Amino acid sequence: MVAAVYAGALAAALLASGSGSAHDFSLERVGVFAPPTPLVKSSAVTYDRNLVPASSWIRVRQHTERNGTTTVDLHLAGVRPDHVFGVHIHQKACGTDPAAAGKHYQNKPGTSTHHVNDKNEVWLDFKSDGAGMGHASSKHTWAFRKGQASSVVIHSEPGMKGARVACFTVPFGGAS
Ligand SMILES: [Cu+2]
Repeated sequence: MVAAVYAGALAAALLASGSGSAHDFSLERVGVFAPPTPLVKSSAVTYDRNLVPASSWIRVRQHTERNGTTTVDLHLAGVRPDHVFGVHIHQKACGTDPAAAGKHYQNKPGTSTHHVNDKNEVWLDFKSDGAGMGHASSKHTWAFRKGQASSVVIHSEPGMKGARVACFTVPFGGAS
């Protein structure tokens, strides 16, 4: 009896850890920025080499837990020092035209202040340090809809006004 209970508990523990790893989603993408060219398609495109020089570097990590909790981590190196950038996750992949990335990804689509904020969207604004390194992270209780969050767009200033100065295509994963 005792052995059976122990075996049952062990099986449950194995099942929990097994299904946990099966339904988590993790992704890491690293890119080196280059100006857009029609011939060579880069996943990391700079539209403003004053703020995001060619050969500056980006790394994005996403982790989504079984319950949907999603964290996104952003690291950059080689960008303009001591500058405040605005960053959002956008719906479409980057292109030669900065507008190609489309609109912000939103958990609940809408245009009111209830929708356009860092709870319903993913904002990763950061200030670069004196060496041109930057970092930001976000955490939300919801997961992306698969195929609908496709890029990280870097803007010249925080908030909604800044020009699009660089873009990194990242195929963010959906909920399991
Ligand atoms: Cu944006």
